[in-house]
Amino acid sequence: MSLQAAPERAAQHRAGYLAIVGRPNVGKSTLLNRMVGQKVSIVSRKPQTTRLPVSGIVTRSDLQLIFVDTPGYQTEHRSTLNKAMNRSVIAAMQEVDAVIWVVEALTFDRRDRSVGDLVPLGTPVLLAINKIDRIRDRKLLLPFLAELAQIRRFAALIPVSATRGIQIEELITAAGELLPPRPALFDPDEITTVSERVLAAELLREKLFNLLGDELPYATAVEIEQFRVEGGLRRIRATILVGKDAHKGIVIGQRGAHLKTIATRARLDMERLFGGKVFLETRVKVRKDWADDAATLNRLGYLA
Ligand SMILES: Nc1nc2c(ncn2[C@@H]2O[C@H](COP(=O)(O)OP(=O)(O)OP(=O)(O)O)[C@@H](O)[C@H]2O)c(=O)[nH]1
Ligand SMILES: [Mg+2]
Repeated sequence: MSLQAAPERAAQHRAGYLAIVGRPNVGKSTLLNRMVGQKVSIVSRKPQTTRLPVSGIVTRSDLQLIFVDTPGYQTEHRSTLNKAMNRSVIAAMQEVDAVIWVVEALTFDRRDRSVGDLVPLGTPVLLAINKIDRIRDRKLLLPFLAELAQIRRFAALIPVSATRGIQIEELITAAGELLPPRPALFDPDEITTVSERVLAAELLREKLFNLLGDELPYATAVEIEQFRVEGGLRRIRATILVGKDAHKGIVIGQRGAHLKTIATRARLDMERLFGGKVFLETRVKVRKDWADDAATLNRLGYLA
């Protein structure tokens, strides 16, 4: 019996790519991290945190899902960077086997609708209704789901909470059903295809998003000048780009206190993710209009 069952199971292994899309701030990156079980994509309470597609790999005995977290799709965009972010969302959707469209429970507006309209015909869509932990009156969820079900054909609608970890395994199972029979594409230990160099820049950028005021994070970027592995130690030199002279002082803070906090928190996250000691050196540089400068954006990987 077992001799017969084994090849049959192997033939049923599913694997493939899924794009996680949605308007800014609905919790796409939090959801990816929750599914992967590690922070591979940065998160903040501010919209437009994610700037480039970030992959996260989830492996189960009979399943491998490669998720691609995308920037929140913007209906109003200003800079070359913003336009590149939107383009990357559209490109990601065209390259995947299925799409996970994330919306916020009880909130659906034309910004959400414009994301749904971008999904290529024929690509299956799973709707994840996130932040259900915020709903006080659970009775409101059913009519909301019924309304969403009218928008288009969905493979499934799954209410979840990324922060509380509610219905995450259900989402993974439903997502897996949309993938073709295929052997695993990555080693089961791998959780992302993003390089440590890019992850380092992203973790530093996350601290800028979390520790700077409301507008300043959008005016900053992080460039890794050096990433050297010396045995178990990673020696990283990073430059924080700001658009104006006045921003430089704010990022650095009094006697460098602010920059020190930012760098320390980023380093601790890097050490956790990389599993080794990190020596992180940071400096701040003014580069006017970097968000509209193609050469800088290219170097930062935003135009890839
Ligand atoms: N209450 C609650 N908050 C959540 C949940 N998921 C995410 N959040 C919060 O929503 C905010 C945005 O989360 P992100 O994961 O950065 O959202 P995103 O969709 O990736 O945002 P962009 O990359 O900017 O498009 C953060 O403050 C999260 O903590 C959830 O399930 N419940
Ligand atoms: Mg994000």
